[in-house]
Amino acid sequence: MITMDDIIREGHPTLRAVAKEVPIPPTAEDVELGKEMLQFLKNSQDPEKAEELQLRGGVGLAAPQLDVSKRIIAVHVPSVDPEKPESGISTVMYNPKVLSHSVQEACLGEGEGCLSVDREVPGYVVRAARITVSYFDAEGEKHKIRLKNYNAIVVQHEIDHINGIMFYDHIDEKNPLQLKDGVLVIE
Ligand code: FHF
Ligand code: ZN
Repeated sequence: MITMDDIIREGHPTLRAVAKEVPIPPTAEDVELGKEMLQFLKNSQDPEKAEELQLRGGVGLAAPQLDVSKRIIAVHVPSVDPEKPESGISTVMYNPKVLSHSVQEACLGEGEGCLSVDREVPGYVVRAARITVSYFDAEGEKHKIRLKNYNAIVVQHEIDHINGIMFYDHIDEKNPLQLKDGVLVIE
């Protein structure tokens, strides 16, 4: 079981490395790792398990955060509206790739945080509002999906991790809370 002790923190060189692609279909070991990553996110969002295991709530996790430099990410964003299951996303992606992105930009109104960053970093993290992503699943099947708004932001944060990029790299250090016109603010 993955706990907070397994997560490396900023300053660790693995967080700045470009992670390696994994073989497709994924090996049994990589399938197991993906399952564990998704389970961590579920546990972290379960108030009882989070309290018991002292987990910080997370919606995404990338293998490099576990000091595993492989292109594997997990995302678990429960749908808020039962009428719209596509408003959430819960999956493990092997070798995910952003194929295209919108010109329209978006950011979270609250800014972003990271399980590998134990401090508040104020500032807007401007990303693409919509992305088309390809990835392979645990069975080696290829998928191509379009994501928007919050789901798109989370997946971009995770894909950044496998490229050695941290969320605060995107913050304008001179004017962290100044937004250009036209950026969609997700509340
Ligand atoms: C999080 N937590 O998941 C943040 C951090 C935008 O690489 O967003 O570092 F638990 C992955 C509902 C709403 C339930 C929000 C991507 C953020 C990715 C994890 N928590 C939440 C929730 C949250 C990071 N990460 C603040 C820990
Ligand atoms: Zn992160």
